[in-house]
Amino acid sequence: MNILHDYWRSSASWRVRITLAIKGIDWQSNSHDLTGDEQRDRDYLTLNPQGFVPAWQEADGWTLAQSVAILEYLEERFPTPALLPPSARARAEVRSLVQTIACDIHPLNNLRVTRYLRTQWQADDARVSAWLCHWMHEGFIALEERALQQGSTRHLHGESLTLADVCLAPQLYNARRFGCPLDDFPTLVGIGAHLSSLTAFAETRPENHPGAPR
Ligand SMILES: N[C@@H](CCC(=O)N[C@@H](CS)C(=O)NCC(=O)O)C(=O)O
Repeated sequence: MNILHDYWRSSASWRVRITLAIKGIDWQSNSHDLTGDEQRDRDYLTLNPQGFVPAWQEADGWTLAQSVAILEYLEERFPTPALLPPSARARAEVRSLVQTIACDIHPLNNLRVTRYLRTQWQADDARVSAWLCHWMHEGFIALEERALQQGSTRHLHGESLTLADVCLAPQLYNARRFGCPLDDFPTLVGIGAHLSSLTAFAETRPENHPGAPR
């Protein structure tokens, strides 16, 4: 059985759960409680020395870390339904959107970053929240502009579902989780509402994860 090492509220893990649902791939969760630092347990660090979730592990033990690498791998192994468009330019555009989220927005929200702010720089809740919202706002400005340029209303790129949407929905979830205002981003919010209506996004929501508090 394929195992996804994840945590219910991890947005990087949710990207993978959405993709698995879209492609109809069987998996089971091995949940690592980030609040208890289980991502730093010795056994897990041998699988993913970075101490992050998600990690994807197949039946023979082969393991892959980094959510976007996992998404790309799943796209190659299970090409239908496609989450990258047919033309090289369009694929590059989708990857550009994915990287805006996964490389430029999300890492600054990470637990280890906010912990560092608290412990090394004595940031209180208000400052941590300001930090999180600042970096999400910066990234969303660019994504909103890209979406507007394309006239997107249901998807971040073009007229079909892509890996850019798979990364957008969890990032919007994070923004709401941390109370960051989204008033300046009506297009992204509209796309997010459409994505929330899709089964693969709705069923894999953090609250629906078996490890979520009930
Ligand atoms: N670039 C990595 C980032 C993964 C990541 O940031 N995971 C978070 C949860 S969303 C995590 O494991 N944080 C643990 C920590 O910061 O100690 C990916 O996309 O897989």
